Amino acid sequence: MNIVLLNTCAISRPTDHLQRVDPHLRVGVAVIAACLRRAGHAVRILDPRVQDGSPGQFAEQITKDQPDIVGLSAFTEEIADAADIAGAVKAIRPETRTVVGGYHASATPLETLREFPMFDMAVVGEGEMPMLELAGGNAPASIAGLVWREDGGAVRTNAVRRDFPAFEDLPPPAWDLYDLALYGYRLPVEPSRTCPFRCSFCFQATSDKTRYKAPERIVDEVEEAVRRHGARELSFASAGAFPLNRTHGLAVCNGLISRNLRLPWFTTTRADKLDRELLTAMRDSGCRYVSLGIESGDQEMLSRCNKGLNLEQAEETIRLIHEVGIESEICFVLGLPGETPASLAKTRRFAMKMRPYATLASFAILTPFPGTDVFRMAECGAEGLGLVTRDWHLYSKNSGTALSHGAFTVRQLKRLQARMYMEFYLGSPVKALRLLGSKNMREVLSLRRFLTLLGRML
Ligand code: B12
Ligand code: SF4
Repeated sequence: MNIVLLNTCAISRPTDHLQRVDPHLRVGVAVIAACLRRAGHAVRILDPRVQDGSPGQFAEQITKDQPDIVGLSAFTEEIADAADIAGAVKAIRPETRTVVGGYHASATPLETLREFPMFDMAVVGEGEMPMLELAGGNAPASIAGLVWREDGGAVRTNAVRRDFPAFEDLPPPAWDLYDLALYGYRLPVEPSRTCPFRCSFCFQATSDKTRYKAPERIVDEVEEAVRRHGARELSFASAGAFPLNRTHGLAVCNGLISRNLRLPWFTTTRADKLDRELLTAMRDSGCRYVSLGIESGDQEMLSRCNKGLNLEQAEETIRLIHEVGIESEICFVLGLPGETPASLAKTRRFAMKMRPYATLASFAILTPFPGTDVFRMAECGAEGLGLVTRDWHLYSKNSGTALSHGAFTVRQLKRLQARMYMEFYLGSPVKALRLLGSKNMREVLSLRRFLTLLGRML
């Protein structure tokens, strides 16, 4: 079959730098593409985020080679754009089957098909097997993990998918199908799938069980990324957290060192998964930045949101990362369930205490992503939370516009957010100057956020 996959579906660009995320590669889509190609299908990958144009113009490119299937990957904030693109594709070529996958469709498949009639099918969770079965000609009714529309328009939900391919059976991501220059040759690496934690504001679109990729295979993929695709930087952020497991993490770092594959890499992980030996191996294998989800400076808030992180341990890790010579970004969420002015003051104090050790900080306002406990609480008004809108464009991490809180107005939270950014960066002239002169992607992003907030305050 002839298949087009979309890496992202972001047609409308946020004007606010707080919301803006640079173009990035989605490893899940690249693996689905590789599976389909291995099965003999023709696959093209497009990405509206890296090119200008309306949904109609973009649909013309998609339909150029008369695809049988168009697969769209969408986070919540992109789902309406994905629908506009699917609608434009249908207007040009009604027989093309449109399949939506990724986080939003996995959390709300039935609602998504009802809300957006231009999608024919939604895949719940991992997309490799359902897409292979669909492209292989299986009837939609027989594909586990698929929610689909019958000819008459009724939406059918199939059985939940229970079988997931082992990493050894999946091909490496098909990076050759992308113009990697548009992504700065920053390639994501998938070291494991599915985070074992269940924070109340997070959602996993992949199977419930955490699977680790063999270290040897990860190092092979890095080698291929460098030698074949010209990778200049790697991101291990794709699974949610790396390292998650000490032995696995050490084996990967030592493998990179022994094959001399020391290009700069970035990762997100948990502060309770790092120690000196591991951090040293990470540094020696090229790790430059570690982003840590601290979320709150109040221990009770951390328990209530199910983060399961100890703040003293987090503090120790942040200092240790600095000592070892890796840069860190500490990330907080403002407006968690049960948040009070006192707990926010603790978050502020914790961030400022860590300022000498952490290079960057991010202060996001809680967004109720579908599929999360926070979304469920907001839907039924628990903990003083409320859903303000179902305009999915407004569901981005930093805007704060989708949720109402009992203890604060959104305006108050935004002011607090601005104050925290100001204090973190302006309180340290060294940090502010460093950001102004930086070319590092994460630092440039922080600078943009900071300047946006400065503009708002003036
Ligand atoms: C790493 C990560 C990032 C990375 C890279 C994302 C990527 N995937 O490449 C970066 C830093 C760029 C990022 C950015 C953002 N992220 Co993020 N991110 C994650 C994280 C930690 C892991 C994602 C991941 O790689 N999973 C593993 C891969 C293998 O899975 P996958 O890409 O989803 O693909 C599989 C399935 O989803 C499915 N699938 C995906 N696409 C398709 C398409 C088709 C056709 C089919 C059939 C199937 C299918 O099949 C794939 C393979 O099995 C998750 C949290 C988590 N633990 O899951 C949050 C998460 C996905 N992020 C989230 C958000 C909100 C964002 C931002 C919008 C935040 C912002 N505004 O700042 C931006 C995205 C901006 C944008 N619109 O592009 C939310 C999404 C919630 C939602 N419902 O939208 C999550 C769930 C975190 C949370 N708060 O709950 N993120
Ligand atoms: S926030 Fe981080 S630790 Fe918590 S469930 Fe999501 S990826 Fe895992």
